[in-house]
Amino acid sequence: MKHGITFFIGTILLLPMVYADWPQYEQNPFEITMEIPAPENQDGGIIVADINNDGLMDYVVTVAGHIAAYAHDGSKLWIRQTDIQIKSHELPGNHAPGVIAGDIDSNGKTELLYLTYGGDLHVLDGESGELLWAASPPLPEAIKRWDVVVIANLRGAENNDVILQGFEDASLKGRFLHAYAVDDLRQGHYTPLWTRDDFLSCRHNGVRIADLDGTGRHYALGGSIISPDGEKLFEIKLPGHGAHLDSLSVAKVRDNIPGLQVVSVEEANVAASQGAPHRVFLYNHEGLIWESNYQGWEPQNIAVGNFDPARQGLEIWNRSRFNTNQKPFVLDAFGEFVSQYEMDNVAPEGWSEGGVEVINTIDWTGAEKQLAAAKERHTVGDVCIFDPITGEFIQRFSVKADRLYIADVSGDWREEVIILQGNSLRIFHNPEPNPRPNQPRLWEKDHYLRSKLTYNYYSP
Ligand SMILES: [Ca+2]
Ligand SMILES: [Ca+2]
Ligand SMILES: [Ca+2]
Ligand SMILES: [Ca+2]
Repeated sequence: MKHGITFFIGTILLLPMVYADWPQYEQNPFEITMEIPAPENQDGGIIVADINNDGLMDYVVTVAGHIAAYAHDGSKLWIRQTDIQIKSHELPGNHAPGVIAGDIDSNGKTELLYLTYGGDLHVLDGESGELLWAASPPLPEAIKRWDVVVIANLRGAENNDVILQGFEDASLKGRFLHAYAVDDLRQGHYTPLWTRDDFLSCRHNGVRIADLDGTGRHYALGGSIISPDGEKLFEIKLPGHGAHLDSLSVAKVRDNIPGLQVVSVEEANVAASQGAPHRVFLYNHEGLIWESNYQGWEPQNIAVGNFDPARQGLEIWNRSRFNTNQKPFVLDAFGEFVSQYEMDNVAPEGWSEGGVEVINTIDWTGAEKQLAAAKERHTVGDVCIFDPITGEFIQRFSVKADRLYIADVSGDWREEVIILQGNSLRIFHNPEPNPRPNQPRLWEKDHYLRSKLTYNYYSP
């Protein structure tokens, strides 16, 4: 009995030490000045991953012609000059990093993968930035190069497969998906695991992936859901005439439905006054769960999170299309209306009348209630944290943000606000005490990790 109690106390005392393994930055913000040009237009973005294999999250930033890698402590790992494909007007889209990290050969070391304008797949050693190998997978006739590469687990071995996506044009979007075993690509064996030429992608962002049913294997996600074996299991029916999907998120929206669900939103391309629906969809690999058409307003961008812990499941915040004075609306996990407000009434003085963009769900306070982080729309401007249910601005960061990325990189499990400002990374953490310090790290959720590697402006 005595032994049991000692062991029990010992276990409890050990827990905070596990979380202390990731140091909190003393400076707030912590700043890294990088030896790369400032971003041009909307090309390139940020990812974090442990690329030097020391257990701490590092920073990878892409701008035209450059990939920069900086370690967790801000020291430079390497900078590679290369013709990385980060074309914002096609895919991978605005603010997309165009680079992805993972241990693709199960040797315990992280690799970085990206595509070039020349049509090649490059594989770098994460720690040194050296080219390990390259491949030139063949193209479907309709496309000029591959535009998106996603590391996935399709066959049951962690991260040992990739999905390539090609962008045809704005109406047909990224309908081509070719899946490969990494080993085949490395050896120049260009026999895909499967291919599709009928994938319904979001217009503005690339294919996402998630393990929807807990088997460990990934489904390819867009308006279509493609099984790990390449079968199309479900597809949203759009009316044609330029209707498309603008934003997509994957989460456990409904806690009474097994697995994860996908949320996506429709732009009808026909005025709502003409009766065209602008819908929000919730679905999974087994079919449509619900669709909602709130006042015929176009949802445009979404953030999905537990914004109201008193309500079952997750809530869905919709930005609305309005070019000035946005009118965000919130739906619950069942597609029912929760709240709606006007941005001009909630934004602080001097905030852009264009509203917000790059809207991320964020675990900022550590409380069960999640918040949203976003930047000023259509301007290199400030960043805010707001309550999605009421629109109340909780925090404003006076910055000149070119890019905004939300991820857990330091301290406890909560997320930091990571801003690219010119050639400088600025990492803000919440100095307030964490009310729930012993939650598991968000990175332990596979869908969190995959989302943070495949996001862009439209679908953070
Ligand atoms: Ca590291
Ligand atoms: Ca590796
Ligand atoms: Ca809720
Ligand atoms: Ca953190």
